Amino acid sequence: MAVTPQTNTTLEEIAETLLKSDDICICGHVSPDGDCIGSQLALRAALVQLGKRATVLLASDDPIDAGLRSLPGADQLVPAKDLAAPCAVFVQVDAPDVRRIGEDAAKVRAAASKTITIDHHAVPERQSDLSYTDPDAAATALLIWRLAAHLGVDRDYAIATCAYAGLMTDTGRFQHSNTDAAVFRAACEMVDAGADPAALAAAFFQQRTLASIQLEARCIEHMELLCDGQAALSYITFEDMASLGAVKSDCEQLVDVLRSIKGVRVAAMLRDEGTQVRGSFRAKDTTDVATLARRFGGGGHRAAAGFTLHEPLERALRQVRKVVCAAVSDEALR
Ligand SMILES: [Mn+2]
Repeated sequence: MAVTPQTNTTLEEIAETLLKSDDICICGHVSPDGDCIGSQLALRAALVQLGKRATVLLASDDPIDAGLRSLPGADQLVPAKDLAAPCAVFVQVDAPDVRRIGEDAAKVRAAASKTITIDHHAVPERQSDLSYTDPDAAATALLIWRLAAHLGVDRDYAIATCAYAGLMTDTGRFQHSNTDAAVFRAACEMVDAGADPAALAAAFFQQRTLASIQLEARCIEHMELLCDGQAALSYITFEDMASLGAVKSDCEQLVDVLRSIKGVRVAAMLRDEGTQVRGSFRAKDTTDVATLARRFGGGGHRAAAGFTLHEPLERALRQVRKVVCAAVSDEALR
């Protein structure tokens, strides 16, 4: 277990604080993924079991994926802008930075009397009153699973199912380098408690939209291999998205397709949103792509990171081409 210097508390202390609180809001990050929503819903289920008023907030009112919508309690998610009354305690999960929760949720947070962060992304500074950040945890959902034990609740089907969804997605279906024994031990406990691996895998990974398949074809068409095939770079244009009627979530798996190519160590995927370009990096070896993403003002994990560039796609591609090859050859020298 590695806790960052920004951590000023323990999961036990967070549990004590929550046990003394009522009226708790639980928020995640914009463009929520399985770990974000899974962590939020697992914590809500635990708090509701304790008879607490717990509200799960969506950073924006954009629709969420079918897999996420299938989780127990997903019908309780409220867009932050629709929240009628403020909450006393604001918990943010899987979101290290206030900028990651969006403007509406940031207002809810500012009005709360206590703020708590539970996360596994390392950040330069502590932003909440109580902050627990463990970058060695494969998923925030793993921390919520432990927190639920400290809360003394029965870790039931709902908590186990939501936590398992977070673990399954943030480990890339138990395949990424963060998949360690602690992950399998926790997954085992969750399955014992009722989480159904096959049903969750089907809900999350067997529901690709036609647009996402068509985008994959465009992605492969646009792909270039760099630095002797050690890096793959591709992009999706604004026009690609519009002509296929695709949405952001249709693009999520594209960077993993690039990474899966034999010999590729780092994959980079850009998506032109018209006014800005969103980028994703993935590493297959020990190359630290979070450092790469930080050069563009982004961040993330060693093996998976993202960034935003406010310039035309052509220029963004040129910049990314440059840093990717430099990073791959730096790594080769080590
Ligand atoms: Mn996460």
